[in-house]
Order: sequence, then structure tokens, then C-alpha cells
Amino acid sequence: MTRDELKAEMLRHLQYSFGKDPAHAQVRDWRMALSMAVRDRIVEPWFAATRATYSGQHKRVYYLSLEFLIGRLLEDAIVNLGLGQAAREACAALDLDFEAVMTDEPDAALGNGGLGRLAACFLDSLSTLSIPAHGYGIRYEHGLFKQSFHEGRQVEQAEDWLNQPHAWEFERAESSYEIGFWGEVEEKDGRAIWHPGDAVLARAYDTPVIGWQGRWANTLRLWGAKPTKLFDLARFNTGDFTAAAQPEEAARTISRVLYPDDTTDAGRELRLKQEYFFAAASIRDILRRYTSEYDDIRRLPHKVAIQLNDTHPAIAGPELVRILHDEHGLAFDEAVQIASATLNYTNHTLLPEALERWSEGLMRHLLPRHMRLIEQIDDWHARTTKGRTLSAIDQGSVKMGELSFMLANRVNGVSALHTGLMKKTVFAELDRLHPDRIVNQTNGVTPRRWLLACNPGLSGLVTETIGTGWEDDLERLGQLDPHVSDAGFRARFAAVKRANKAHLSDWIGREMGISVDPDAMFDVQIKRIHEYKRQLMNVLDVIATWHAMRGEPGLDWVPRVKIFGGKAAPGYQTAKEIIRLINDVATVVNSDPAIGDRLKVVYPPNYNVSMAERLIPAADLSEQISTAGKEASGTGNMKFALNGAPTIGTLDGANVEIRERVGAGNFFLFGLTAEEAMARREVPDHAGRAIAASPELAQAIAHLERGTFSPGEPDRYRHLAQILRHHDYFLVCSDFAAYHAKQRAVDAVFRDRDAWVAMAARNTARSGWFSSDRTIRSYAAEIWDVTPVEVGPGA
Ligand code: 26Q
Repeated sequence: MTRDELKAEMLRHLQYSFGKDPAHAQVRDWRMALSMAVRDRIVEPWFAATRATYSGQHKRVYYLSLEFLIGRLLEDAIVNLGLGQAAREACAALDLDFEAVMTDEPDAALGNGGLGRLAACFLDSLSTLSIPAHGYGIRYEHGLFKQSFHEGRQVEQAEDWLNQPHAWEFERAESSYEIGFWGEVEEKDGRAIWHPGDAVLARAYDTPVIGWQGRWANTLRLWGAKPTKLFDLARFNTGDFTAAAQPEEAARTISRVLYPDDTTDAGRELRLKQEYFFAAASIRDILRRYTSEYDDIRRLPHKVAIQLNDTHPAIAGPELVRILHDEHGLAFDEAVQIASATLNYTNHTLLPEALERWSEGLMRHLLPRHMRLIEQIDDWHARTTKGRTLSAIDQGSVKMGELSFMLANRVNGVSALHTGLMKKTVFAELDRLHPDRIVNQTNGVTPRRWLLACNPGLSGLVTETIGTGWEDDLERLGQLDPHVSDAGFRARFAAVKRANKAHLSDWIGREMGISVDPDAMFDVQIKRIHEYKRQLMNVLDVIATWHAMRGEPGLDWVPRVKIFGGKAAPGYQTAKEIIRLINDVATVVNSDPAIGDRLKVVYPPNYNVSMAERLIPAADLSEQISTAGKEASGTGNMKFALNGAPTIGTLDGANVEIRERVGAGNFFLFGLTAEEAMARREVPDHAGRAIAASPELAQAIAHLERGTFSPGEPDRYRHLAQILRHHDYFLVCSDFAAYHAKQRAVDAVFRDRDAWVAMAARNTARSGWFSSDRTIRSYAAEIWDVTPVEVGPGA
């Protein structure tokens, strides 16, 4: 598509789709016009993919996830369709600021963090690999809350992405299912019939997901909740208008908000309703599609593979058994066998507080038929495995991890270390009973968004050096490796990073009013705020460094900009104290004349996917410092390495595999291993001993206790100090000295510019394996038993 064609299409949409005169159009109107012009190019490959899947009777993959953190979609579509240049030029010809048009789009923040972003990267790779697939989720009216800081404290505001025009979805009023809740189960002639007490409608909204070069498009189908009867006319006519609207309100509540909690027990009943609502609608839709094509329901696993993204959609298992047994009349054991040959489960965390459990009472009340089936599934498992000591029902609650495991063909972890720990800890007994069921699938990230689109400077250099083709064959980045010893290549690599940093410095100046030196080291930690991710250790290192700088202002310090980004779950008090501390430390450090430009702390509010796209290309150092054994994988770690930022990190999650691939000499390792961490927790007063052994740490904690960063309220950080001294489960104190020392090693390498650039470039050259295309190929071969559909040349 040429510039002129695209421009003409934009003008046509502006006029006929939106009824706007170009003379009066705002940025938003132009953004919509461009989006529609681009969207039109997706529809044909989308239809062609559907036709090819039907006519070839290909097996389909269904990815069920309560979160899809997809971010902005316009740039993604432009990049995948190869319309970058045409779009830039068309905007220029219309006298539009291309950047402004692109950044007008709100992020679709239908997720909390890693698990939701992984689902989005997987959709991109499934389309790129032309694997017939659907993502299924909820169309939340309000995505993840907006974060702002008031006097350093996190304040949450409702997010409102649907309030702005949205170009990418197609509402499918004809695809609606009635989803029941509550009620009774009637036994009749040996069969169970569930009579729900209440129901809502699940209505489909489809977003096409275009793959690389527009060869294939899959569908993300999100469910919105609607009332079964719109509105109580009788009540309305009596004048009780509020009561008349009540059924609609009640139903809509189900798809109103994303749970902003990625760890702890959250909003019981509504959360379970959400889970059943979307799982049941998805299962119904999958079976409708299957039965429209095939007669024999027993062959379901030959044509359908369902992936459960953590246990959040786990109730899909009992729902599938219910339909096969109660509605299709299959024997119970056969129904369970078919369901478990179709379903697979990915575990994303071993933290006990994040493993879902539902009270048996609530489950029986809300889903009476399902609760009985869960009991039967539990009995069936005991019967068929002799694993009688093991149960999915325990002390009045249903353990969704165990239930998902029992009903799965394959269960996977998300990094080698995490999968090993699954086998050793939470699922040890189930693994013994089913030794082939647990498999590892190390996470990956899409190189289209996380290199090509977000880092045009570096992707341009890559293409000039090794040619195109790496975008969907990322291992080809390995061909950069020999160029790293070429001083000319290193200089160009350094120039790209410098330009990205200058660009980010401008943004930080504009948005935050903080001036930072683009030649300083940009040291970045961006992720949800959580004790196990140890932002607290990072900020203690800032305090220690600041203290040392004040003591010896004459030393030749390596200038650093410490960048933080991330949200805390609204009910997670300790995480919120850590946020406040980072902001308080920033206030003191950034205005300290003794420090000047040598240390800055920058914490932009409302970290999201778009902000990650801005920060990662400009990073020098990637902070991946979780307590070993606690971060299942991490995916930010992969994005940084790919964009040429070496890691300072522990042997946790996928860090282990990153270090193996980029080479130990290009990774700053420190800290206890997962095994050592477990042993250390048993040592009496391990924190006290670590504090006594590290004057820097003792001094930093003393600053917290003295109120150095909270003048006027010296007690503000007492609680954090208490945790460090007496309840340091995440071993911040035990790892601090090693971390602080390793940061000085980082300084030393950074000082040697050439050595640093070589290390950074090797990170890019050796990160090809972390493409989500590799991950999806591996799921396809080892879990789903599907192969890519052959397609002709694309757009
Ligand atoms: C549980 C119960 C009740 C309500 C909510 C939840 C809940 C919600 C979200 C529990 C966990 C999550 C999200 C977890 C998550 O994002 N895990 C991350 O997954 C990534 C992809 O595999 C990994 O890279 C990260 O290591 C892991 O933390």
C-alpha cells in the first residue's frame, strides 16, 4: 500500500465512517481514520485464515486467560503489515504529527503483569506461525487501575479505556450464551439436571490478531456480560426507575473490572463469578464450533487443544465434564477422559498466597452441579491412581491447582528452574503419580513488539548488519556475534543506545521535570511491586550509594540514573510503603547539591506496556533481583537482554537460562541460589547477622529508622525496617552485601566503555532463543499436537 493510497483511505474513513471534515478533525479523529484504514487490511487475511482452518479441518488451539495485556494495537498492526513507511508519509502529507497520532491510542490494560503480557505475546506468535487459535477472555470495562503519586503515595483511579473510541473490536450480538449461576440440581432417571437460579448473557467481542507480514490472523474473543432481560418495564412504569435498571446493573458488574491483585485472595464471590462466566461461555463456544464441523464428540481431543493460563479458568474443566456427561450423555469416566485429553494447564507461581483455593461452601452455592462433579473427579482420580492421600478438596476448600492438574493432559512450568521446583514442591505427589505430565516451556517475548517496533534504531542496525528475516527467525541474531569484535559495529551499537537514552532523557525532563544526564548509566527495574521482587533491596542500594557519595564527594563516581516503574496491588500495604520510600528517597537524592548529576532516582507513575516500550530500549542495566525460587520466569528480563541491557540478577526463573545463553561473562550474577535461600531461612537471626556483617546495610537501615527520608515523620519507615530486621522472609539483608558489591563491579565495566558496549551487544546477539515464536513452536509440538497451516504469500 502506497502513501497516497493510505492517505486516501484515511480521508475516506474520516468523512464516511466518522462524519468529520478534515478541516475540523482532531488528533483522535485522525488516529481513528488511520486505524480503520489499517484495520481494513487485516480483514482479508483474517477471513482467509478462518476459511483455511475450516476447509483443512485443522486442529485448533484455545488459550483461556483472565488477562490479556495487549497495550496499543495500531503500531503493532502497522508493523506487522509492513505499513510503517506509508503510514509515516501519509501522516506527513496530511500535516499530522505521526508520534502524536500513535500515542493517542489508550493502552488496552486488560491484565496485571507478566501472565497477561505473556498471553498477548503468545497471540502474536500464534498468528505469526499460522496456528489456528482463539484467545478467550473478559472484556473488562475498566482495565488495570491508573496509578498516580500524591506526596509519594500510590493513588488508584479507575481506568476507562472504552470511553475513548476503540477501532479494533467487532461486536457479535449473534454470539451470545446464557450463563447460569446458583439454583438446584435435580436427579432424574439417574441423570443430573442443573436448574440455575439466575443467569446473565455472555456476548462476544472479537479483535483480529494479525501475524508477521499479514499472512495469518487469529481472533481474540472477549466476553461482555449483559442482562438476560434488559430492563424491568413493569417497575419502570410504576416510576421506580432505579429498580427498573437493576438487573442490567447486576449483570454488567461481572465484566466491569479486572482484579488488580496479582497475589492475594481477592473479592471472593464476584471473582468466582467472573471465572465461571468466561470459562463457561468459552467452552460453549468451542463445543458449538466443534459440533458444527464434526459429529463424534468423543474425538474432541483430536481437533481441540485448550490451554488454561494458570488456574483462573480452571472451572472450565468441570464445565466441560458437565456438558459431556449431563448433556451429551457420555459415561462419567469417559467424559473425564475426553476432558483431560483436551485440557492443559500452565502454572505461573508457587507462592502459596497466589495459589487459588475456593471455599467449598461458596462453590456449592454458586455452582452446585460443579461442586458435585469436583467431588466425583477427585474420587475418580483416587480410584484410577491409588493416590488416595491426595485430594483437590482440603479442609473445606477446593484447590484449583490440584484440580487443574488432575484434569490435564499436560501441565507446564514457565522456566526450567520453576518447572523443577513444581516437581519438587507443590506438585511433588501428583508428579510421582503422573511422571510424564509436567513439562517445561520457558517463556518468550514477541520480537515484533519488543525489538522491531519499540527500538527502530537497533532493529535498523540489525537489519543493516545481517539483513532481514530475523523478525520471525530470531535465532538469526546470533549472526551478530562475530560483528561484536568489530569496533565500527560497536560504535554504531553505542550510538543507537545513546540516541535512545537522549530521547528518554527528554521525556523524563518533560514528564517529570527531572534533568538526567544521557551519559549516565540507566539502571532500570520495572515490574509489579512485590516483596519477592525486592525493589526494597534496590532502594537500599541507592541509599547506601548516596551515603557513600556524600562521604567522599571527591571520588570519581560512575553517574547513574535509577529508574523504577510499577504498581502495587491496592490492598498490599508493604508494597505501598516501598513505593512511598522510593519516592521519598528520590526527593532527597535528586535535590542534594552534594550529589548533582551523579545519582538520580526517577519513578514515573502509571507504568504500563507503552511505558515499557519507551524505557527498555534506553536501558543500560536490567534489574532482575528476586529472591531465588520466587520469580517463576520473568519476561521483562528477556526484553532487556534483547535490547542490549545486561542483567544484574539472581539465579531465579529464566535468569538462569538467559545467563547460560548470553554467557556468564555478560551477566552480573549475585546472591543465594534457591536451595541456599531455603537453607538460609532456617538460620536463626539471619537478617541480624547480615546487618552486623555489612556496615553499608546497617547504615542504610539506620537512615530509614532515623527518618532521613521522612523528615517530620521519623516513624514512617519503622515497619519496613522491622521487616528487614525481624521478618526478612525474602532475604533482602542476606543478599544485600553481594548485590552492593556486584553493583561496584557493574560500575567498573561501565567505565570501560568498549567492554560495556561489547557486553551489551552480546546480550542482543544471544537472546534469539527468547522469542515467543520458539515457545509457541514448543507448545505446539509437545502439548497441543498441532502444526502450522501452510499459507501462500501474504500482504
Ligand atoms: C489469584 C487469586 C485470586 C485473584 C487473583 C489471583 C492472581 C491474579 C494474577 C494470581 C496471579 C496473577 C498473576 C501472576 C503473574 O503474572 N505471574 C507471572 O507470570 C509470568 C508469565 O509466566 C512470569 O514470567 C512471572 O515470573 C510470574 O510472576
